[in-house]
Amino acid sequence: MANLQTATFGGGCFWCIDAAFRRVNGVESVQSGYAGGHTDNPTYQMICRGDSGHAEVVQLQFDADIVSFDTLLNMFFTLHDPTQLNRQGNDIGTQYRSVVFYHDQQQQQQTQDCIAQLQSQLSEKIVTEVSPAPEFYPAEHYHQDYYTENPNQGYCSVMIAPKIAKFESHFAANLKH
Ligand code: MHO
Repeated sequence: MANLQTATFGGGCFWCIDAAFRRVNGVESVQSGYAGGHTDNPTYQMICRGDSGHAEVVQLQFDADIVSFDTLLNMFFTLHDPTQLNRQGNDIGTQYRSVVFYHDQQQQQQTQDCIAQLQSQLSEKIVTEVSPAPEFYPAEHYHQDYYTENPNQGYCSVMIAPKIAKFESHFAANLKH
């Protein structure tokens, strides 16, 4: 019996973390979407205007008997820079903020512990938002698994491909075969 749990992370453009988490053994599904803002049923166009307050996030279903939430956190903090406020590289705006939307008290505690541990190794301040999971709005169909579907798109080949290569070598033991 699978021990299915949900996790929701935002760390820059969702195409990248969507692509990374799809590769992880024990991650049963990945959906790119929007959460944490104040408008219902946001569209990509709306969140890019910046006033909806939503972040680009991925929501995962994972089998906690195969991959732990701690491991996912570790991956998440390797995939983006949690010291950058509302930006990742050239992607700027609240939609790109670093955020963990926790689904229970245990996830909240584990996230806070993980941040404290990471902070002790960094001189820059970690600005990751840690909030209870709000309503999740799936993104448009074309945003799902975007990297696999559009490998030659400029942003995918220039920005995402090197990150995925690094991710795959760092977490080789955790990948699907
Ligand atoms: N700078 C990228 C980000 C895309 S992402 C879904 C682009 O505009 O293509 O935010």
